[in-house]
Amino acid sequence: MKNTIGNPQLTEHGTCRGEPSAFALWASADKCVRPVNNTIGSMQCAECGVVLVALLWVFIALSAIVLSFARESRVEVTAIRNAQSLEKAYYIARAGLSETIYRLLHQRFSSPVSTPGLQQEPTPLDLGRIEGEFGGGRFLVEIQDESGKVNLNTVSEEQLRTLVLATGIPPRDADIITDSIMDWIDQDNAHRINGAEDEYYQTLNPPYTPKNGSIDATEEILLVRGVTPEYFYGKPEKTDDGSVIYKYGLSRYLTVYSNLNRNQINVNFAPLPVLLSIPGMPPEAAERILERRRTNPFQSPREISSEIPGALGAETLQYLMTQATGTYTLHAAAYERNSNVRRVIRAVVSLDGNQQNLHRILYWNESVPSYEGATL
Ligand SMILES: [Ca+2]
Repeated sequence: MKNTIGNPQLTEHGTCRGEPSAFALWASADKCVRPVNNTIGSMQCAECGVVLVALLWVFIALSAIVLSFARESRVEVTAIRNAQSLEKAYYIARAGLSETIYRLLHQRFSSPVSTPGLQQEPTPLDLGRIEGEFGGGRFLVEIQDESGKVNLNTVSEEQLRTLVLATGIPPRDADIITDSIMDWIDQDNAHRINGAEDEYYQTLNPPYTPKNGSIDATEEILLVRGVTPEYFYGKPEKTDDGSVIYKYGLSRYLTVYSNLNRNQINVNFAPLPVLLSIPGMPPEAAERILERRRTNPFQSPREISSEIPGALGAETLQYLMTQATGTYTLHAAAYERNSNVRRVIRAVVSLDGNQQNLHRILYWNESVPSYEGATL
């Protein structure tokens, strides 16, 4: 409802004239009208609606800000908790390494007395796995004797290629890795068919030059063409029954610490791919060696000939030995309890020290991918 008023008048611009409060009037199509009280009330309610909508938007915006802060806070809290777990796992792994070194030294300097005829259970050292708890977490240390690995600095091209293939790396990548490692070590700058020399490495970002010399640590081959972290460290793989197993990488089979003059392999510690890489080694003979040493380690290469008559030629036997080097790669994996954050340390330790310095750390790597090595 509207009350028409004779005065004021509608101007040619569509506004009302002569009314002290222009706000109280509004222009109809052809005249000025004064809204009655309920019309004014309707206008005020319309304004209220606008205010309510605005408040609603403000409320939504504030809620979004609060939720964003809450999410950021939760992420930060999780990150801090993970960092703390990672730090604790680091020291738990170090504790595992210390205990393993102690046990190795104890075994080295003690004189175990064996009882003939008594069947003895293998010790954790025999199995190469030391497990334990420390500081609210668990550790597992895997012991690998370096004498059971192939020496990168003395291996032949053919044996290295056989080894790389035996680890399950596809033939094309195995050719690239083998040729490139050989090119990395040799003095010249002429690359093999699938290899790489300075010309290739200068195209990388950042560019670098190949070693053209002996390898100082096995991790050095991560710089070599074709050697990816997965090929080197290994990776977890799903089996047909859905369980996850760890598939070892090249680091499990290569060393720079074993016999530098003769490329001999300790048959009591060599994993299957290493045994298969030995020139002239039939696969069935490698399986027999693995089976026999589980219960009765070989005392000399001659025992292998008597165990597997006619299977190994004189040339193959030259690659075999039974002496340990006293040098071990130790993989220490650790968790803090109630945390899935895992820390892995990889160290090479030599026990050839004297009474004042019982062991020496030859290599130490704290940047190992957490999936590497044994699992807890
Ligand atoms: Ca070279």
